[in-house]
Amino acid sequence: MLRFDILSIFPEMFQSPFDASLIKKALEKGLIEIHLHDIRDYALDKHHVTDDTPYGGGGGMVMKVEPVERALASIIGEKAEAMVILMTPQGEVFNQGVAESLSSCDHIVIVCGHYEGLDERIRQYLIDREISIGDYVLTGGEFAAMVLVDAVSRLVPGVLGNSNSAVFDSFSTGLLEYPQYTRPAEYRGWKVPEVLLSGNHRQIDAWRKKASLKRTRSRRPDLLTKRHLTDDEKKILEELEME
Ligand code: 6GU
Repeated sequence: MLRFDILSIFPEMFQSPFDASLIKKALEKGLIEIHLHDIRDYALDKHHVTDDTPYGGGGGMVMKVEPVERALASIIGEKAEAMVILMTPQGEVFNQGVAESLSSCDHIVIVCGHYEGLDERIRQYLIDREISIGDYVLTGGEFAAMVLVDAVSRLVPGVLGNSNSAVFDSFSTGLLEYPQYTRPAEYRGWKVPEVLLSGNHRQIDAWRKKASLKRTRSRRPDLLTKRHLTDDEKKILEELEME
């Protein structure tokens, strides 16, 4: 069982995304747990203020340290087992490898950054790992947290229907997936490649391998340079160069 605790000033943003599809099923099956916390509930003052102006001046608001510290203390107490992650565009860039490394955790606590910045002491004293979901700026860490929860949860055994399906994903294999087709074999003159209808599984596997390499080469050549290629794959790539 993998437990997520999410700290946010907009916890209601998470309700409907987690109430659908495979995440909903995973929650119902007890494979994962997601607990939402409103950081404002942990603010000390009567107006539940979670931000303040920066020391030294300048524009923008800064997320205060006390509400975040108090929320974390109430969730994890003195326990050191939880992985505490801050969602921030300054973090390490999330990818399938990071998702895999997090899927072996028992307890992940996610702090959603907000405002123009946050008090540096949150980073310094309270956070284990900082994660960004890519090189663009979001209004806050909430959507990024949803991406992380989704990508990590589907790696938890039992969450995907077919237990094989995560193993063959794009990025897990280091290659993009080959094109897929289903019935009808022809629609408005748009045809499914003949070989897939042949029933010859050796030829189908060869076609898929080549299609996967071809797609990766044209769309994501960076993945090919990162990956250890088998002799078979090198040969197929040489053939593709000739075509
Ligand atoms: Cl984690 N937060 C924000 N605000 N923007 C982002 C991000 C996170 N990851 C990419 N852009």
